[in-house]
Amino acid sequence: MKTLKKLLVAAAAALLVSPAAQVSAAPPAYFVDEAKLPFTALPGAQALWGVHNGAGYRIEVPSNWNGKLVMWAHGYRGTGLELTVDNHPLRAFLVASGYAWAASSYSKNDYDPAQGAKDTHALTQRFNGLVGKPSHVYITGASMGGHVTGIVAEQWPKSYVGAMPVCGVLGDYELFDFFLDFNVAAQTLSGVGRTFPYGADYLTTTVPATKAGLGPAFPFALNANGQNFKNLVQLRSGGVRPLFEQGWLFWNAVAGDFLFGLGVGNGTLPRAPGFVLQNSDVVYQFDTNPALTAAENLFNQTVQRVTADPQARRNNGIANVPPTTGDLRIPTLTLHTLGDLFVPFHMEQEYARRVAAKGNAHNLVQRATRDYGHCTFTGPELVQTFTDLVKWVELGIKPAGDDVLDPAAVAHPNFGCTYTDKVSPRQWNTVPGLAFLTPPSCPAN
Ligand SMILES: [Ca+2]
Repeated sequence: MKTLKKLLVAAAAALLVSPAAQVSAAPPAYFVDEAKLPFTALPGAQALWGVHNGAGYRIEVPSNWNGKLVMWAHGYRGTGLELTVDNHPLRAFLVASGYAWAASSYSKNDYDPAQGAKDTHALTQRFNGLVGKPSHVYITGASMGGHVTGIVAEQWPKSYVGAMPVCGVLGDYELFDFFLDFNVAAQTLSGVGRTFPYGADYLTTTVPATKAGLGPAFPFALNANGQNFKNLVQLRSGGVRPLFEQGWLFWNAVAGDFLFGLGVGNGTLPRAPGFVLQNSDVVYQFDTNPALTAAENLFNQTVQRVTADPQARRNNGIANVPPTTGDLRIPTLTLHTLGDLFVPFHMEQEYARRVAAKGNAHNLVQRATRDYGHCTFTGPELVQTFTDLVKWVELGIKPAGDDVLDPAAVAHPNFGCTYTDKVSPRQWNTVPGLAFLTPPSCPAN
């Protein structure tokens, strides 16, 4: 568990830390270590690799290629300078089924989904010259790569037949707003009252005092303010739902101060001109009744409010950090774990609202799975999702999904059971110390 904790804390520390001094400094010197690009093709397939427009890439083409290409968009890699490329997580299935796949390292790191979208699309075009023009191209990706997938699907609908964003940052800036919600709410409710942006001693001094103010043993034993905080976090991250309890304990106990660590940045993103965070428009709740109790009123009056720079969140095509607009013209099937508090389930709800507002709800099907992790899908879950997307695109058989916008459906104890793989072992089955996070079982199929 130490390794997992270390990884999470490193990711947290790296995220959203963009000192203002960097703005005037020279652009980061990103590089690809070409010695790390070669990989061994699966039996009967051909492996290609190289550098295109400053981004490393890998391509794998089975000898019995079915003419179809599946692009892979990777997630956030931190702010380091080395650019690295993934194999597609469904590589074995794809190659065995005749699909080629291709993945780009992107030519930049940091939270820059615009660059990821441009480099991924450039690789799609490069594939034509290297291998041949595919009959169908699918765009798939995870986490920040889900944001990339959303951008690619909306920007170039004529080049892609279907999209599969998983655990995706489909609500773009709303994710960073959630990190703000978590941290300013904890400050206010704990009585520590330190205001954003936080000092250098945030994680060492402020956070321990904050947790002490929320109960005798945060996150396990909470006082009344701590319980209000937990409720607020649930409501801001997707609403009352199964797996929130396990997610709360995983992300606040097993992962240490991960969510507090996401509050240490200064509220800027690499391509956004200005401060991007906003909660000035939020009415916070401790319960599902829209009426405000005295405690909710007091909290709304006292919690720190910040407003984004209007330029920072302006839609400027793929020039800045592009929002997903809901202008979705191709079949898109998503997957998201219910207890994820790094990229929470409300990302799916935000995107569903945007897509519906643009009259494109018929192009979006969303599915929930029962896990507390971030992108912790099983192989069978990913294969099922991809297979159902292909059936939709190529056979016109629209897949069923979950109604992510119906709070009663989402709150049902069995929500997420339909598309959860109930056979493969999960982390709570394999790591004895995490057995306490075992969620309630689903009804047998
Ligand atoms: Ca209320």
